[in-house]
Amino acid sequence: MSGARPKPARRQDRMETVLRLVAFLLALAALCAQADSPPDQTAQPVPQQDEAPALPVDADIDSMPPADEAQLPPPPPFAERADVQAFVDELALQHGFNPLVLTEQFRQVDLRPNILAIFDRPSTSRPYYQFRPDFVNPTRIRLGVEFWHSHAELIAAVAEQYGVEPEYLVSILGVETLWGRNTGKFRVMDVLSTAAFDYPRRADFFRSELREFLLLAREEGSDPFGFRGSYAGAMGMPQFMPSSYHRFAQDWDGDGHRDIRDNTGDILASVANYFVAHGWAKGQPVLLPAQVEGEAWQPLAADKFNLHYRISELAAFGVRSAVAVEGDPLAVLAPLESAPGVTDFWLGLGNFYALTRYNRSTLYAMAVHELALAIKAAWLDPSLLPPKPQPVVRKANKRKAKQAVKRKKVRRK
Ligand SMILES: [Ca+2]
Repeated sequence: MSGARPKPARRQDRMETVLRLVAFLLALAALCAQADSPPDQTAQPVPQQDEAPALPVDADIDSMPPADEAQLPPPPPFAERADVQAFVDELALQHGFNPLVLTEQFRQVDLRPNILAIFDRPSTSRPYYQFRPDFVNPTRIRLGVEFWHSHAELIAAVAEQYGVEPEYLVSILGVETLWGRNTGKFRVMDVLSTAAFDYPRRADFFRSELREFLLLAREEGSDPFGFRGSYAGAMGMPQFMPSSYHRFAQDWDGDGHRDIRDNTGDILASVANYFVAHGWAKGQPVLLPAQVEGEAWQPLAADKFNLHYRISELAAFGVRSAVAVEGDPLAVLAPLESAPGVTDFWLGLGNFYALTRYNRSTLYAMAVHELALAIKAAWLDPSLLPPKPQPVVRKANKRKAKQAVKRKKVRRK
């Protein structure tokens, strides 16, 4: 039985040997394959998450926000700002404004940050001989007389009723806006809101003006966004700031509105009322020529906007009037450089002081005074009226005109 199966046993041994050989070869092949295979991708080192990527070489570092600023939430819209909302609450409490309506109006504000640069511009002080020609010149004298002729009855009536010389009403409107030609194009609500909340140096002043402006608009029954004015919020032909508009503007024609933009009666009466409220006295001189001696007067020149001394008291400073004076009025010394190196000395009386309440500048008040005198002289004597300037014809226009004439002649032929 057992002797009968040797062949199969041998065949099995050979088979096992072959299988082992195959297994060995397979294992060897696997080992070789492993040694040649590329490294596993997942085993690559990864950059650390908090490692900053390198900046491109042309990165604009200055324009990048600092890391902590970049993390801040965006600021609230203007109307929702805490300072604006505090102002809204104040107006609601003190003047009965509807806070929702006010907030909605502040949402419509278009902030004008560019005006702040104008406020910060250093003021340049020019000598009077350079300042004067901008305001006291043939064009303004002629336009002033034209304005006077156009509204002669109205000007006379307002001057009479308020007790103000008409030439000063006419003159100041010319100095301010060229009789309404330059009244300003800014929306007053925009510029006042910008200055009130984004100009800390004068925030108190502009918040007060904004309050007066909103009260004025409510009293007039007008949309605050309908008022236009200068970059500082001065309005109409007389350029009243809102507080002056609110306190001094007049309704001359009795239509229930104080319209200082288009209504000439309201405009003239408002200016006259402003003058009188600041001490204008009809028939009194504005300025007197003065004489000075020594150096004691110099401190007075620095304090030029107040009436501290009577003329008799100014003698102690070496200042006296060059002409006889009735009574002993209060006066302020006004030195003005009328030509390079030439200083004229004047005594400004109460009416001069009233002009400086309109604009706190000796140069300004002197220009209003001189323009008033020149307009009055030309109004009374038309021979003094400066001629209308001839329109300037440029050479190019002359050439074109000649060519047009030639073409016409050719067509006729
Ligand atoms: Ca009116």
